[in-house]
Amino acid sequence: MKKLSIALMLALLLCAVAAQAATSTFTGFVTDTMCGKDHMMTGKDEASCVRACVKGGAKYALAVGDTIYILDGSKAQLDPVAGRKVTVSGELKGDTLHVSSIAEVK
Ligand SMILES: [Cu+2]
Repeated sequence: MKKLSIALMLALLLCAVAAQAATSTFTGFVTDTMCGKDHMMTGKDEASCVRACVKGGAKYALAVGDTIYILDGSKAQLDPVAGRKVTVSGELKGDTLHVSSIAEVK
């Protein structure tokens, strides 16, 4: 009986760790992989720059301090918040954040 409860506790603990690793929340600015945290196009605001870079083949990205995560999400989710401060929930795999939800921080 004791052995069983230890095994059960271990299983629960592993589940909790796995659940935590699966979804995380990040707060940062929506940018693109071309510019990172500094937008290089002059005479354009951040949102236009991000959109132009994405059109040119870059990917949407999230700048959290000095760290850049590639955002894997639909254009419908990401386009409206280009250049904005957002909170993203999703699964981080390597340096790619798979977006499950995204909300603008006002
Ligand atoms: Cu850009």
